[in-house]
Amino acid sequence: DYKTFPGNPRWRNKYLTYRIVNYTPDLPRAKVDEAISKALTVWSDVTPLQFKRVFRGIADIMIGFARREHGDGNPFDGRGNTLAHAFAPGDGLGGDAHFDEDEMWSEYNRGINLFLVAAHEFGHSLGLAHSNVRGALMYPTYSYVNPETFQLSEDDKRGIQKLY
Ligand code: TQI
Ligand code: CA
Ligand code: ZN
Ligand code: ZN
Repeated sequence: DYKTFPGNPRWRNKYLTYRIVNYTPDLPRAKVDEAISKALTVWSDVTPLQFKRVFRGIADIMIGFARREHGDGNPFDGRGNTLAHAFAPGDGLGGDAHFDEDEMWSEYNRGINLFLVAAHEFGHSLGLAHSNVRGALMYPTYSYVNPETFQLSEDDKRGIQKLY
């Protein structure tokens, strides 16, 4: 089943802001915007949460691409292995999602699908840890599914609806 983080950190506000701080050269900017917005919609569709994009300043969910050591003490590791990470709800780094620039980000299945990984990371940003249900978005194994027909599993839904 789904899990939350110790102490069940969650956002107290249903209006959350996000900012795309920088872009990967792997995809056109519009495709990055679309993947991020679609990944947030996965969660806002099943909760009272609403996400508003901001273009400057500090947002609840700061989103960016970085390689190796990038200032949060959780260095990325080059191509493969860790693809991305996100922090549980909270101040500062809380909620932020970082993507490893050494991966080949993709709109489809040639490389790592940005939408699928972002949807998983935003689950963490909102307070979900990993699930042991195979096929759940929060199951800790990356497997490609068609983003057009992607469906959030009942387990993910129960988890996020318990929090919000
Ligand atoms: N990154 C891990 C992950 O997001 C980092 C991580 C491990 C983590 N435990 C965490 C982040 C707890 C927040 C909270 O799970 S990863 C997958 C999946 C990764 C893995 O690069 O290994 C996805 C990123 F689920 F497929 F294994 C995205 Cl979808
Ligand atoms: Ca990596
Ligand atoms: Zn980071
Ligand atoms: Zn994860």
